[in-house]
Amino acid sequence: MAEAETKSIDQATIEMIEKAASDGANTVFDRAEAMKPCPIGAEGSCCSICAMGPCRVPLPRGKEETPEEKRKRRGVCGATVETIAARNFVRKIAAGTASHGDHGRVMARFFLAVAKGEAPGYQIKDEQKLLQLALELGVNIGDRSNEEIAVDVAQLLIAEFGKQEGELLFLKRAPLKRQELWRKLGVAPRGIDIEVVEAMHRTHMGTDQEYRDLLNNGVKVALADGWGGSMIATEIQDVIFGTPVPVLSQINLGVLKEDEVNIIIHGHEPQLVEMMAIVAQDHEMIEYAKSKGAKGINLAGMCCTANEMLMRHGVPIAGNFLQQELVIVTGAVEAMVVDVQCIMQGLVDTANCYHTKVITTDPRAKIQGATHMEFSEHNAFESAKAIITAAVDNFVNRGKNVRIPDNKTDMIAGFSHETINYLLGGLFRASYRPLNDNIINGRIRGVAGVVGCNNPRVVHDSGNLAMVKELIKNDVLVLQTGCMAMASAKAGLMVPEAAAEYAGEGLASVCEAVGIPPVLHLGACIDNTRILIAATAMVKDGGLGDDISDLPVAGAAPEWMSEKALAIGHYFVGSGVFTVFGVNWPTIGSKEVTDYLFKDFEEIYGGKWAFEPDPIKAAHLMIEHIDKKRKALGIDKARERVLYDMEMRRELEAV
Ligand code: XCC
Repeated sequence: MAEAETKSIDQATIEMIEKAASDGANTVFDRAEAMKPCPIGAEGSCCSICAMGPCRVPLPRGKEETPEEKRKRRGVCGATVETIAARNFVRKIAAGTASHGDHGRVMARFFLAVAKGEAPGYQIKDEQKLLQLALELGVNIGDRSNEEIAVDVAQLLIAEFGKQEGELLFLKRAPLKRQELWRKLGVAPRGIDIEVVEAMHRTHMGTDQEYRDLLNNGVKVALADGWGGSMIATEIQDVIFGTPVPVLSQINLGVLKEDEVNIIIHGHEPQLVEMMAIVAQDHEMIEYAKSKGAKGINLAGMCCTANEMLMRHGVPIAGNFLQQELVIVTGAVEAMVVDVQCIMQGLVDTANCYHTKVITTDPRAKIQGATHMEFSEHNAFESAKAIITAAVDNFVNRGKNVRIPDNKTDMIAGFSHETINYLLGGLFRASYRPLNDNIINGRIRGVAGVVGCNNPRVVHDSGNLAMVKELIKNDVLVLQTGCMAMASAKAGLMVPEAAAEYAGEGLASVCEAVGIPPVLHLGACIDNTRILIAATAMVKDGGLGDDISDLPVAGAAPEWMSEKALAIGHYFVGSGVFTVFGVNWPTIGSKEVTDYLFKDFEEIYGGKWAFEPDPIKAAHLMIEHIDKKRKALGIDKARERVLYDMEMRRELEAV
């Protein structure tokens, strides 16, 4: 096997890893090989939060530890290995929550600017969703204009970040039983900022040193992400840019165009790229590109910015997280335009081997060696135009060393909660009833969210693909976001025809009747909140218990790498979902901490964590959990009895 084939299962990626090697360009794959992970840090046993250390308290290798040895395994301050592992874990969750929260805050402020007419070029696209939000938040509608209503909604949402008392408003969206549990446990978050600040304080040297307390506080912070910062971001983006509906597009490096100016948009926040999509189609801009010898301007996405633009505009995706440097290696990219999160600093080094300009646009995320062209929503059109002009001007510098892989795959995205509700809802009204019915009758065994990043510590895309195929083969409907959604799309799982090829008979019959793929793309990482909302809608529709923890559902991130992924995982667990991660597990250095998360949490929250690096085994942990929930609901028999006679098929088709 060629070496590159041991690093990815994606052909375009393999081809570009090889090209990078022959061009002398350094990528994440080379660096991952040269830099082995620190084993002590990987298991959560390194404490670097004060200058008496860093203290290393690793598990003893190759022998059983005596209680006396365990007692002595402490940091200089006396912190136990449990405290150290739990503190490290909660700090990561706080960082993930802070990242999603800061995105949500920027969106909320942007929303206010749009509502006040201070962001020319942007309008409210989804009036329906605005009005629903206003009703939910108790904002007076009357005969006020959308803009007046939006000002009030925006101000309420901005206040969610600095709220000192009370609870986050969106907690009320959760099933009642869940809300009561959070209150009883004292983990219902106040403001988003305050929870992050408190977590940073608790994990400071010499503060909270009871690992269970730390981990439960971690739930509070994580809930401030899932039911707070992330959910606010998703809601506002839908209101301003439109709630996604199914859209056909393409994915992989083959979406680049040899004869056009290729611009990659990479990061997470969509306000700049929304404007870039408009400017790239501007007649004057296209004429300008032609004057430089290009036939047009081709925008393509990377990471979650890609998901945002795909979901709402069908802008093609060039690739997922581990492909960000490789897209430059094609030699065909004029500009890599980045905002925040998941942007490798290595991009600049890779770009130095080609003509690509790396352009940072956000005041919070500059990169040494990149060109900074700050985006302002107050003159968005001009900002976007300046950036695209810089890219067009760079077309003449494109060298001869260009190779664009042929690979590109069709995909359908745009499955917001509203769309699922509508599509599955049949002829008369939108609801989750048919989904619940098909779960109860066993055609659909359960629902799984498979989300998260890529990680060069595992073969690129392989964990996702193995897991997702195993799940759908076993009649589990899969919902995806982030870079894992892209992995499935590249492999052709996000088209309706995939149902007949890969799904079990029951799931395939439902997908065929409704005309959906067996694997649904719900958007960017912040859109994991759509999964929370979908799960809640399933509970509210009835027949599947009265809490999220009763549902036959499970979550996974087989190739995770970012702190945001841990925040997401922890809010799913705290919302009652069994969640399994691959790659490595960051508290493995402490048996107590790991057992608490993997076992005791289920008693407390009805959801728990698991770690299983083998994606097939992980899929079966999820299926076992789904079956356990089916049994508890008394619907396990229905599944055994499913026989597909003509009448049932007709009934299904009438859905
Ligand atoms: Fe991808 Fe969101 Fe992970 Fe970053 S974090 S690598 S999923 S782009 Ni969300």
